[in-house]
Amino acid sequence: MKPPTSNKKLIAWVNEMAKLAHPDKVVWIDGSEEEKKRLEEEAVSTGELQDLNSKKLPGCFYHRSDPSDVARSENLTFICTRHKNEAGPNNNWMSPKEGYRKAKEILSGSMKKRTLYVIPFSMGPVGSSFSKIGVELTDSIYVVLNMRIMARIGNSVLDHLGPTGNFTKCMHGKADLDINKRLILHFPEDNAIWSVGSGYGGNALLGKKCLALRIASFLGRKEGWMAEHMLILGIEKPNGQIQYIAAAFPSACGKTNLAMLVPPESLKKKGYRIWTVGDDIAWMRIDSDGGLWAINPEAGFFGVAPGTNSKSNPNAVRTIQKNSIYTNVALKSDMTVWWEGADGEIPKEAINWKGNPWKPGMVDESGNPIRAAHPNSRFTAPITQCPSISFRMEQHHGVPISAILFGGRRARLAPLVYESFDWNHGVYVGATIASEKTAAQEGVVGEVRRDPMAMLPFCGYNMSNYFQHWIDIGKRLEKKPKIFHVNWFRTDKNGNFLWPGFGENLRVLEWVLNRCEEKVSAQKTAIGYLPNPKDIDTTGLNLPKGTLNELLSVDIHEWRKEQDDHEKYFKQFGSSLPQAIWRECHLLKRRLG
Ligand code: GTP
Ligand code: SPV
Ligand code: MN
Repeated sequence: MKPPTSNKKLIAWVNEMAKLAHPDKVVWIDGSEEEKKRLEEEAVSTGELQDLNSKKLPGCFYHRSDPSDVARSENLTFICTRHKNEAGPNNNWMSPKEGYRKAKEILSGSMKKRTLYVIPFSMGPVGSSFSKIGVELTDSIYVVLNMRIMARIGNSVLDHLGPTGNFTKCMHGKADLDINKRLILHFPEDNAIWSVGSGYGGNALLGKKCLALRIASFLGRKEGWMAEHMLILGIEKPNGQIQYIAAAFPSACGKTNLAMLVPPESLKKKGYRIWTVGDDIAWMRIDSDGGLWAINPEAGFFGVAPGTNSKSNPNAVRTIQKNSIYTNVALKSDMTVWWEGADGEIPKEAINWKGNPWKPGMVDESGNPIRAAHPNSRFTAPITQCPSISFRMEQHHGVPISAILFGGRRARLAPLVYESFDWNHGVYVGATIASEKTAAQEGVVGEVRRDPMAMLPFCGYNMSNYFQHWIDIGKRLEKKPKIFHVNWFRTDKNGNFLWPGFGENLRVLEWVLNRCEEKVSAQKTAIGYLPNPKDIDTTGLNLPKGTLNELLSVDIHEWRKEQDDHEKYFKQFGSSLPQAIWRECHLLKRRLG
C-alpha cells in the first residue's frame, strides 16, 4: 500500500518497523466508515470480535482478552531514560539501549502472517495548538477499532501532520501475548513508546496512558503545562452559569461516574445540570487570563463495566447502547452482555469472561464465587453518545477550572470533603493521596497504597520534579483554582458505605462551588477547612442521624499516625523532594499538635 503521506520521517519509521516485525502487509488507517466495516467483518471472521445483538446493541462488539492480560501491567511498565534518576523512585527504569534491545528481540518477525496497521491519531481536537499527534503501529484490529473510538484518527490527522510534522512513535505488537515477553516501554527523550506482548487497554491503546499521561507529563514539565489523570465536568448552577471542576482519583475510584453524574431530584429542582467534558485525562495550561484551562485529549470512554447500571450511572448506560466495544464482560445467549451490578435480572446462564459456561452461585476449588465478568471488564464508547456531553468538547480553548479535587478509596480517616488552606497545601494533599488498590492494576486488591495525584502509575518522570512542577504552576497562576479532597468510600463498622455516592456527590460539589465563591463559612481544622454540616444540602437524602457528623469528623489521633506515614513515604525521594512539600509536612505535624 502506498503511504497516504509525504512525511519522510513517518514513512521511514514505518518501513523500519515493518522490516523488524515482518508483517504480510502494511495498511494505513484512513478513519473512514467503509474501513471500519471491513475491519469489523475481518475481526468477526477470525473470532477476535463477536457481533452482538444488532437490535438491542446496534454496532456493538464483544471481545475477550487473554486471561493473563486483563489489566495494566505496572510491574512491566518502564521509563527508559539515559539517567535512572530521571525516572525517579516512582517508576521502573531501564536504559534506552536495553529497552530497545529487549523489545526488538520480542517483536522481531512476530507479525508474520499478520497485518501491520498504521494509525495516525490526534490527542485533542485535530489542529488545535494544544493537541499532540501520535502514530500507532499495531497488529491488532481490536486496538485499531478501540483507538478509533478513543482518539481522532485517520487522514485528517495525516493532513495536519503535513510533510515535516513531528509525532510520537507508538509501536505496538501482540507477539505471543506471553506475560514473560510483555513490556510497556516509554522513551520520553525520543518521544517514543514500545509496547509488546499485551492486547489490553492501557497497555495497548497507546494514545491513552502511555502518550496522554506518561509522555505528555514529561512534555508538560518541559513546556510548562500539565497532563493529569483527571475527569473534567461542568456544573451548571441555578443561575445558568457553568463552572468546571477537574478531579484526580486513582483507577476505578469513581472518575467516570462523577464526570457524568445525574443530579438528585432536590438539586435538579434547584436548577443544577451536569456537563461531561472528560472522564480520565485532563491537559491543563495557564491561559492569558491567568487562570487554569483544561481540555480532554480523548474522544471516548474506556470505562469500568461492573457496577454500571441505570441507578448508579444512567448516562453511561445510555452512552453504551450502540457503537461500543465490550471487553471481558459476560455474554448472554441472546448475544447481549452482562456484568456484576448490571441492570436487569441475573442471567440463569451465560458465558463468562474466560469463555466458560457460567451460572449464578458457581464457586471455584477454594469455594470463592466465580465471576461472570472480570472486575476490570470495560466498555469503549464514543463520548459524543453521552447524553450529558459538554458543548465545549470540540473547542480548542477548553474550559476554565474553578476547583481541583483529589480523592481516593479510604474506608477510614479521610472525611467526606475538606478544603486545603492554599495552593501549596493543596499540592501536599494531592501528593499524599492514598487509596485501596482496585482491579484496574494487577496485584492485591484492597491494599492501601500512596498514589500521588492518582499519577503513581502514569507520571513519566521523577515524582520529586513533578511535585515541584505543581508548585511552580501555582506560582505562575494568577487565578488559582481551590484544591479539595473528597472521599466517597468511608465505611461503618460493618463495612457498609456511609455516603450514598454517585449522583448524590453533587451535594458535595455544591459546597465546593459555594466555597469557591466564598458564599459559606467553614470549620478550620488541622487538616483543612471542613463544611459546617448545615451547609451540605441533604434534602431528600434520608441519611441516618449522626452519619453526616461522622463523615465530617477528623480523628486527630489517627491523623497523627497518617502524618507519620507521610513523612516515611516522602523520605524515599531523598534530597530532591521540594522544600515546599517538607514544609507542608511539618506544618501539618504542628497543627496536629
Ligand atoms: P479508571 O477508568 O480506572 O481510571 O477509573 P474511574 O476512576 O473512572 O472509575 P469508575 O468511575 O469507573 O468507578 C469504578 C468503581 O467505583 C465502580 O465499580 C463504581 O460503581 C464505583 N463508584 C464510583 N463512584 C462511586 C461512589 O460515589 N460511591 C461508591 N460507593 N462507589 C462508586
Ligand atoms: C486506568 O486503569 O486508570 C484506566 C484503564 O483508565 S486503562 O486504560 O487500562 O489504563
Ligand atoms: Mn484511568
